Amino acid sequence: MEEKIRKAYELAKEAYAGLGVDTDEVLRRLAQVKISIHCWQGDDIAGFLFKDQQLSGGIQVTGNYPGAATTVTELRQDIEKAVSLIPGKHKLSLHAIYADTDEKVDLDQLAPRHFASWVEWAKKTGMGLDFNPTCFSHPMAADGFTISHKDDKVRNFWIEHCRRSRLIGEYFGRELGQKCVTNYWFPDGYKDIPVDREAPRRRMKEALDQVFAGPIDEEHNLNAIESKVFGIGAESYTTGSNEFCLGYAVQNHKAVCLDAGHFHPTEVISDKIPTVLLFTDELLLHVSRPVRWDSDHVVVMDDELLAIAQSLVRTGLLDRTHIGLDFFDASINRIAAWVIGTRNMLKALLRAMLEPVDQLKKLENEGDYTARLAMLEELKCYPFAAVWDYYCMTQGVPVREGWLPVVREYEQQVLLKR
Ligand code: RNT
Ligand code: ZN
Repeated sequence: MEEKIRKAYELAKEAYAGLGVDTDEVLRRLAQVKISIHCWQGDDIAGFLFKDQQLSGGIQVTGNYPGAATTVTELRQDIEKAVSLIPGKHKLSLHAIYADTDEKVDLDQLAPRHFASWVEWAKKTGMGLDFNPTCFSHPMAADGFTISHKDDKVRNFWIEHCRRSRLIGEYFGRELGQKCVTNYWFPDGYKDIPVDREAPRRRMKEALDQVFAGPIDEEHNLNAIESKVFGIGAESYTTGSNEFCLGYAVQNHKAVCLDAGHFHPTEVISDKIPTVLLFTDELLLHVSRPVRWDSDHVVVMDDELLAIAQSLVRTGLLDRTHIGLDFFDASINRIAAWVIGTRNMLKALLRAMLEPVDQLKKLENEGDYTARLAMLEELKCYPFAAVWDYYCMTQGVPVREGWLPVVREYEQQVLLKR
């Protein structure tokens, strides 16, 4: 097997060299890319802070596949299993509800110490950490509004939670020596047609100003705000719309988070990436897959995933973009979901990196759209898979579907015994 993979790689290397693409160099670049893997695929966004709290905020996890993690130890064990099947070094994105503590703390009392064991774990495993305040699945979010709530008491609770989240993000970044990205997403919205479309947004704007007041540690933490077009139960109005988040980020030197599932069905983030980065320094992505009403299916190798990767690579935007994942499927093995989605993201980046970008841009600039289309189509059949297999092999992770029996075995030995 090993010899065959090597041989196939040599042939692929030659084919790409014919286009002026150095595959060895591409693999070195790919190995530098960190994906922020979302912890919440492992336990259906349950977290550890509040047992028996229903998921709210217009998002839903469907399915009852056995083996969901229910403790910090289990979740860590599952993540370690998943990353052992994914090439490269990556980050873990935590939500506030994943705090590891015996203290009885509410979201407006969280502090870095409640995440100390995660930092220890990250140091041990070599993973980076990202963070998210959890502005849902909580009694204070019961009527669909959080930080844009008309009641001062509710609003202040969420302002305090977000302010503390920023400090936890800064702590992660400082401790681990790699910048943390803290992402703020608010489910706030109306099920039915509002009269006043401005007031909640004005409240959200002022609330965010309070969250970001005081000294900001930009070296260790990047703050990003995530927009959404609608959620279940908030079909008519979302306070944190795209215009709101983009406007706030540009005016206040924050980043936006573009979630691939948060726009109208024919609207794609691949087109937004280079546009937003003309006006902001950095960008966070939530790579996801929308299917009808759902924004969070496991990422597959579809046209948009490739287009996202191409947008990042062709325009040289990888350095300013933080690639996070956001999907949750409880109808299949959760570790497999992580592995499939993350490997696909990396595979798409690889495909994009294997393009002869300069040559393609030259054709475009010369107005040779015939050759541009011809090349883009022929490139689809170039042997990127041989390069991917070789990459997995040299990174010490299973080649092709070789990871599946490992997950199956883990399911038998660990998941089904929970
Ligand atoms: C919801 C947003 C948000 C969440 C996670 C759990 O629509 O995409 O990012 O999925 O924070
Ligand atoms: Zn998201």
